[in-house]
Amino acid sequence: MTTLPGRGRVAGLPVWDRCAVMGVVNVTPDSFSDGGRYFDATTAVKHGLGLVDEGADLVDVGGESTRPGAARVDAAEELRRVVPVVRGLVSEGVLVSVDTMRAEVAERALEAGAVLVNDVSGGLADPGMIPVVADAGVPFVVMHWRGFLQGPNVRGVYRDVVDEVTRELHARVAAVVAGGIAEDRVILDPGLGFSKDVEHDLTLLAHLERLAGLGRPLLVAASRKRFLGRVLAGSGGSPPPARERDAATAAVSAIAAHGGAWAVRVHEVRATADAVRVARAVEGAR
Ligand code: PMM
Repeated sequence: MTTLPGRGRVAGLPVWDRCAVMGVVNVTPDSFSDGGRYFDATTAVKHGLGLVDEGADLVDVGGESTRPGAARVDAAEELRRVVPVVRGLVSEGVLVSVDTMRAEVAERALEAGAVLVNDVSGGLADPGMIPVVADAGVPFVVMHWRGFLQGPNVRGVYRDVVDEVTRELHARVAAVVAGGIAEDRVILDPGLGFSKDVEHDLTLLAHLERLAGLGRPLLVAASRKRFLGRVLAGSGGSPPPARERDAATAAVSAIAAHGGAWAVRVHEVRATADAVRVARAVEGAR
């Protein structure tokens, strides 16, 4: 079986023979899709272990909501939320990724055993981030980002969204590599919903192969996002709440896996674990 572009391998992480599944644990009171549910460390660790039982290959732990308009938490509070959960999951043998824009949080999470840093700003929000990741020699998720969001679609003006996201990610890869992060540890993410509207998200999903052309593995994080609500609402209807978007999320997982994504990041793991296995079986029959 040939490796799909976009699948590739990430130095420092295991090799899966299919699209990997990253389960999400948001230790926040206010995340867009699951805020408030796993706010204490014990509940959050239990939830993460449950995601692994359901088929997550990695668990992404975050302590700050990135939803449009969310107030930033301070570093001390973010550390208080994230570090015990990382430590608890690592002690159970889970591969943990830390979802943070702060170098200090990344550093402390890595000390607690995290193996991957997922920064929605791709190293732009905190100048200390790239040196920390470079020194630790761990993989780094670089998401397409156009700055802090004050409204749902700030700075979301594109002439050709695929072309511009591809070019901007290319520039970020060059920047993080210049900052000392090994290129074979870089993972790219189109940043669905970040300064993008429904059409932008769908167009990016329809052209994953163009992003894969950058030569780095792709992470696709569509889970429960606004564009799925809009698709499910149809014209004129009202979108279902975030927690009723899991079947649609699993559909995107199958599409992304079939399109060559290295991993998908999801809140509800079970259906996506099935979806990526079906995609793998279809790939195997090519
Ligand atoms: N989206 C959210 C949080 N973290 N990380 C990456 N790499 N890509 C994303 O698109 C992304 C992310 C927001 O979703 P959530 O708060 O509902 O989990």
